[in-house]
Amino acid sequence: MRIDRLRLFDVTLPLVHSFETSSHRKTGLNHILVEATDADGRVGWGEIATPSDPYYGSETTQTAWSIAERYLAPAVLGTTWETPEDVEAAWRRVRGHEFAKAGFSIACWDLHARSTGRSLSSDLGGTRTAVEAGVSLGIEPTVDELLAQVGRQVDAGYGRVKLKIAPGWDVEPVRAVRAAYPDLDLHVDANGAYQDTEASTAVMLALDAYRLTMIEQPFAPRDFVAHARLQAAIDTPVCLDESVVDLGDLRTMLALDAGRVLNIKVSRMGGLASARRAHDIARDAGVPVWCGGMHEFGVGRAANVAISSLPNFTLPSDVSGSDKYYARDVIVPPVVATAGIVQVPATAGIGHDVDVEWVFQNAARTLDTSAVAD
Ligand code: OSB
Ligand code: MG
Repeated sequence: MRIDRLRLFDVTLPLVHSFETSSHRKTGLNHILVEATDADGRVGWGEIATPSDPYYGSETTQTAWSIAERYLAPAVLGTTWETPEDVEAAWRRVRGHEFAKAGFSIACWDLHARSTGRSLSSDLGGTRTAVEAGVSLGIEPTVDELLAQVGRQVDAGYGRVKLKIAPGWDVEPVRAVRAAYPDLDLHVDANGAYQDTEASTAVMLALDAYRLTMIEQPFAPRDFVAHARLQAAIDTPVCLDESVVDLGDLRTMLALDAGRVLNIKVSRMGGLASARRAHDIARDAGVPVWCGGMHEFGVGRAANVAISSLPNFTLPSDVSGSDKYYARDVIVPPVVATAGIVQVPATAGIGHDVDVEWVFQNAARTLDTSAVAD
């Protein structure tokens, strides 16, 4: 297999409801779509779902575009490969830039699955025909507005809700939501907003009383020791997200008992092959995983659905329906969650068509690059 043409699209879509985390607030999202065309004219799609600003990780849309144009596209174009793992090796010497790599990885996997006529899920070794979806709710101006949001999502059928927390917005919103929904599968995500201090430990000990499924990434990404100390002090499982960008990080997490649940993001791990390896290592260690999201447009969202069909994705994933985020998605049909469940497509590749017209209409810039014929 050989990719002879790549197109990049710098696309912005407005969000249906603005989203606030411990670090920033967003009303629209800017991702890069990757279209890969092989020598036979078959097409695969990927998505670089990096946030536009360097607050979740160090990448931005701008750095991803630059790395994609200067390093990843030239590494892929004209390279002959059999499996998507082979093509991921083509950019291995590029350090970091996992989100940018993930966009190319998804495009190559989609192309590979389409060329074999299989679904991306079955190409990855997925076993589920449907996956449980959860929603992630941002920080709201008031507890009442948060309760209204939770109510809307529970009414829409979602059985798992995750709340963003930050210092000053933690125990009180959790207490209120738990009081209103005693049986809800509830967890919190701090995106590393807490310092490793006694005051933070007191907050975590207070949260430990609310039967949360997990406390996700309370401390800074590189601080495995702080997470291990906290895990030793509370019953609620600590979940790592930003901390784990490669398999070495995962081994550190396991060796230190720095968390008992893993959030696997295809983007954060640099693509589907390493996400699958992380799944296998966690399974062998007895650590359950779930698939986190980055408010992906449909292409990345469909890849998240596919990876979530692997057997050790035993906790609900952040793969809510497209309509929670976007009035009109870039794929047809959109991802749909019914009663909190998303069906895993059985059709070839990611199982959705890309609405190229809509992509062009929302693209601020495009890059069209081809292999030099030999
Ligand atoms: O930590 O999971 C996170 C969005 C942007 C940055 C970080 C995170 C998130 C989400 C999105 O929670 C969840 C989703 O895509 O549904
Ligand atoms: Mg997170």
